[in-house]
Amino acid sequence: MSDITLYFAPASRAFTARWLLEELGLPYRVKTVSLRKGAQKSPSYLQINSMGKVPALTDGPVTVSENPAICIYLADRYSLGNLAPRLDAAERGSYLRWMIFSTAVFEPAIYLEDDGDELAASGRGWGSRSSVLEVLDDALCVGPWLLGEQFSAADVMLGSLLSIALFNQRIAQPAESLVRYAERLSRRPAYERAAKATWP
Ligand SMILES: N[C@@H](CCC(=O)N[C@@H](CS)C(=O)NCC(=O)O)C(=O)O
Repeated sequence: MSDITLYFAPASRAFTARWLLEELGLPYRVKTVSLRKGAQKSPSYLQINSMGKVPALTDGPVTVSENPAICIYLADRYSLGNLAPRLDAAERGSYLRWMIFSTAVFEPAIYLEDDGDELAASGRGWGSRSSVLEVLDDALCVGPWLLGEQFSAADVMLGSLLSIALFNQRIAQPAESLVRYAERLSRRPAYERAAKATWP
């Protein structure tokens, strides 16, 4: 039995967690945190996510924040063997890799300044923007999803950040594989429902 509350804000990265909840088809409550009013920094919300950011999620006694952690938690708990590969499945390694890649590698590579200096990039945990985009292009050339035929929560995680980056024109001349992947994702009914709720 689930007892899920999603701490959410419109036009925010809480889209990712909401999309996954829609894919799972689980009942969940939404508590809207007003970023405009600074509610994310209120003492009560800081008890839930000490970074004062959305999303966060509670499920009975469990409290979890950071989108990849929320996605791993939900998919393992409610969709193991489907949206999450089983613990001993060969695909589990790639799955976890893309989950962590999303915010530890993709986001900083896309949003931070990158002067194209490959030597400097070798000392950064996330490498260079061009290598990140090449790696993603290679991974998505096969498709249709990151793990091949099996759609997974890693597509929700990385795919949501890629969609937001493309929408905000953060990737100059994106490879066709990335654009087509984002189009495939956006046609999923669960994506559409979460997008409508996030950008009404
Ligand atoms: N690393 C976090 C990022 C979450 C995040 O940046 N949330 C933004 C909205 S998109 C936020 O809550 N900002 C409010 C603030 O920092 O005051 C995750 O992946 O969940």
